[in-house]
Amino acid sequence: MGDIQEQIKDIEDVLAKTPHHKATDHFIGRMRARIARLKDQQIETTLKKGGGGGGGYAVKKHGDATIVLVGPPSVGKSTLINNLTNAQSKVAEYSFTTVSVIPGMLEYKGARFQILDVPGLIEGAKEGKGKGREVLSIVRNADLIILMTDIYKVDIIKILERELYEAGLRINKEKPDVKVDKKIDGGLHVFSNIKQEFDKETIKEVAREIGIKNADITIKEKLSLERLIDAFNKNRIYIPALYVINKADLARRSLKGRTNYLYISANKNTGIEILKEKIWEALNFATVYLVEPNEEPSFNHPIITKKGVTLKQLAEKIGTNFAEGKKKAKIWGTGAKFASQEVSLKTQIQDGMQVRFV
Ligand SMILES: Nc1nc2c(ncn2[C@@H]2O[C@H](COP(=O)(O)OP(=O)(O)OP(=O)(O)O)[C@@H](O)[C@H]2O)c(=O)[nH]1
Ligand SMILES: [Mg+2]
Repeated sequence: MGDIQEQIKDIEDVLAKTPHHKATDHFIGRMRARIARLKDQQIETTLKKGGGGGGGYAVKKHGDATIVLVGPPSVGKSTLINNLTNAQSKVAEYSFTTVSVIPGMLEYKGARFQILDVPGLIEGAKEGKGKGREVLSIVRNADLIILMTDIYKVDIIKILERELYEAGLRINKEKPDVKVDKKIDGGLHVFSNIKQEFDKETIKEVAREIGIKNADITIKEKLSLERLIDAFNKNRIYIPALYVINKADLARRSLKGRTNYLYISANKNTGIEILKEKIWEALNFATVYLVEPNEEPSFNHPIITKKGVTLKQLAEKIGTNFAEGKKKAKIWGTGAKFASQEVSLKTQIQDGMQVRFV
């Protein structure tokens, strides 16, 4: 590990001395990609050391989605899981009270969310500080991160974000819209209908550096060099996150922060219902209400699904004679322009929509 760290440092030193202009673009791209590759080797070591194997860290996924509580020690992660679920995770004033993974199940609107309470995450996690490696390998397998701190340590969020970033996690970001179609030979071909900041040769240099030698590369968004490197990297994980600030009950002044921070008090039970709703939204869950052929619209037959699913996919999922052979649907409520609107099965469902297949 030390070795890799030194190599990275050496390249960074060279880069710091390299002037930025057209002629050095390729070189800079290649060097940044090389750093990314070296960091990737570190991530792989981290995963090998942190994944599986005893200590309560190999957790099976249960329920409709898995959520992990990530934050520094003593901010109230265990208090929160005890509030949200049936779990009984130990709570205490001192740091590193939680030393293994404690699962709990939250039922909300008919969906079942597995929540994982893990040891506190501190700077240097990927080098194994605290239970960093183990925590990071759990985080990589989650469907949603709750990034949590308390009102005294709001600045720590930035450090945690960096730790997660360095571990290959990309929070609240879409996967780069880049298709890499690998070939056996023929070299690299780059297609982009959007003008990029760097030329095609730089893109190829970066790809080669990461080990892609023969491929058609199709780019459909304007990329930063960082995102270009990410696009070629298998180890990147794109995962949604919610930002939660706990112990709001102890604040002396009214709390102001970034609008995407949710202030709660896990042990005074404030903000918890909003948090559950935010979890539901962040995971893209939706409830659709089926309306029987001869029934008035009602909320009697709820079905849990994901946003963006079409009525056709929903029909396939239900698989009963409800929808079989039906070509259209009538909808009410969310998404309907008016009651009993007739729509095609290509229509995407929305949270709260009532549907009768006709
Ligand atoms: N005032 C107040 N105290 C809280 C709140 N939530 C948790 N605490 C207290 O904060 C301390 C730490 O809580 P824990 O739930 O053990 O924190 P943790 O994040 O799980 O800590 P580690 O397991 O050590 O990482 C305990 O003394 C809790 O009683 C809250 O909303 N308000
Ligand atoms: Mg704890």
